[in-house]
Amino acid sequence: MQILNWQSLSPQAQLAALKRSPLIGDNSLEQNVARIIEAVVANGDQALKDFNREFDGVNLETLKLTTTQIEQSCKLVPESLKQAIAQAKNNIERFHQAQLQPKVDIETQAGIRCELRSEPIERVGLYIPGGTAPLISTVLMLALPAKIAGCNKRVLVSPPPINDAIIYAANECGIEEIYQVGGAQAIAALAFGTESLPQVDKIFGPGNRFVTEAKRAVSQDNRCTVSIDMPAGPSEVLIIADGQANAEFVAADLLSQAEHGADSQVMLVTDSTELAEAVNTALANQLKQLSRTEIATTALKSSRTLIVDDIQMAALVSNQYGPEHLIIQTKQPRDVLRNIRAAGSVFLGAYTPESVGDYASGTNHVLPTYGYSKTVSSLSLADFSRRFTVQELNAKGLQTIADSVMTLAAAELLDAHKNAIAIRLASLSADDDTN
Ligand code: HSO
Ligand code: ZN
Repeated sequence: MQILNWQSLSPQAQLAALKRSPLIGDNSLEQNVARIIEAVVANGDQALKDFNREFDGVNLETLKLTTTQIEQSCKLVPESLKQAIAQAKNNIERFHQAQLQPKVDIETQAGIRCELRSEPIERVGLYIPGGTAPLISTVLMLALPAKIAGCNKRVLVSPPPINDAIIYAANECGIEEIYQVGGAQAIAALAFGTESLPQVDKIFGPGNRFVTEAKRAVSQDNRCTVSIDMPAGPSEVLIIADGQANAEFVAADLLSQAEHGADSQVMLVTDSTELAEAVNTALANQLKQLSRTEIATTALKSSRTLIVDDIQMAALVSNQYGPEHLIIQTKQPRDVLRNIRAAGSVFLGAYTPESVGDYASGTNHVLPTYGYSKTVSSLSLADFSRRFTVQELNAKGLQTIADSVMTLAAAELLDAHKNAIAIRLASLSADDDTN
């Protein structure tokens, strides 16, 4: 990886050093996706089957997997993988179950009761990408919180042919509806519904640039009211490491993220030039032993090591970058954590590689990328429900705030608002007079 000395860079060069590669989106992507969406809106299932043939080379009569098909797939999953899924599932369930919030129910003043409640989102669509790596773990990260939150209808879509372990994981997580359709067409089907696919209220899950563009487009389409989980860009990791960090560990973590895609970005920020060089040597050695060498090599080309004066400076650089994953391999990682302001998920110490969070520790791996960690939260139980407020005032409560509300209404020149209070005050004083 290219090694740069942070402090010797001009402010512009520093900005450039933290830049992500531009998202590959253009008018033709937008137009192609729009065309796919319109075809699904117009022709429903038929369009989905045509796209399955065109994009995935698969000819399907029915899109929904039958119970028999699901059972057959489940039988084909090796026992060791089933056990791994069970451990991951257990931890993810525990962590997300613990996120259930008690409802807020307080009196802001005597006689003025305010509540904050939450209700599960009724119908959710979970997108699992196909492609070179079958993301079994993503099924757990989406389906378990959806179930714990209490979402009634949980629909999973994935491009055909769907990997057996994905089907097994979905079944283990209580998903009853699995549809063999992927890409922008699957997103359109979830947003608008077709003869066989139900319309949903919110769509979750990662995907390629077609899927990402389709999610953006349907979430802004006023013919439906579908929401999406978060904006998505390529996966990324930033590692803060000091001179005592194990260079082999650091290199392994950088590569675990780099192997996701040629557009993945990995960054190392360190106060030790020796470590930076040792990591480069380790990268070269480990790369040779990987299966996705080409993908990782390309990703490393747009990745950088930044040398800073001290580790506190590393935290500032990381905050400026706002990484999806932040790994801190320093002597006292929690001291560094104290200064961290923006990251999707943080991994502390030598024995916490990103892989554990990707699969099985319990945290969610659907995280904000592309600098969005400054404003967007990592996926959690709250994303599968919506909050709403309830209030109730008694006569005394109303009298307590009547003057303030009427004064504010008058200042906003909104007479009817003021009157809604005044009319009640008058009725209350009439009651008083009669008593
Ligand atoms: N690192 C990915 C998640 C993942 N890794 C799934 C392996 N499987 C994005 O957070
Ligand atoms: Zn990963």
